[in-house]
Amino acid sequence: MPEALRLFLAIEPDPELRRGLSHLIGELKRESWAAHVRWVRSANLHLTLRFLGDVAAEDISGISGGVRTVTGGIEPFRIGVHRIAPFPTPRRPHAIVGETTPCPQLFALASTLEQVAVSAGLAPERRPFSPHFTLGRLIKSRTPHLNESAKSNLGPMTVGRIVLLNSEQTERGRTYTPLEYFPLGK
Ligand code: 3AM
Repeated sequence: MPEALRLFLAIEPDPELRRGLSHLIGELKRESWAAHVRWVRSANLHLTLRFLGDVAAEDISGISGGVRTVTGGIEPFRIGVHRIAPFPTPRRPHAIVGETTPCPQLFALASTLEQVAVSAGLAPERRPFSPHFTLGRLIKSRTPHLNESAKSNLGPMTVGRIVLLNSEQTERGRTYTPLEYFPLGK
């Protein structure tokens, strides 16, 4: 079987937003239910734009070429985090996330990347795009006290580039290694 990498396209938080999200995680860790959550390490914080799944090594350059072609024509834009919420639904949460403020440019970017992925031969994404930074994942599927959302006000940051990340399970836990950055705009 040819070598395949588990890839996804994402936005990395800028240093200030990363600090803000990490600080928030520190506060959430004090909650009574915090032990039921596997918290995301600061270095791993990201917003997934398009999960690509297992991609054969020889297919990566085709995908990254497609991404490069579109990102030059997309202007940088700003995003912030406005709400901490159970995800995907309060009744059946499997994660706690920082949701981004409504942002048409973000949805347009995700939609363009979806077209790139499908043009490269990947299966269409069936889940709706719900932009967020995952802060922690529930260890048990039904955790009480996690059903409320809380207002938050982090950022905004300027999204000036996106990144292709390689997701690997290592002895230190999951690591995300940048394979290529794609600047937005000319
Ligand atoms: O950015 P978050 O943590 O929300 O849940 C996975 C993670 O999302 C998601 O891709 C991100 C990087 O691993 N993911 C994993 N499998 C997926 C799939 N089959 C998926 N997203 C869509 N389809």
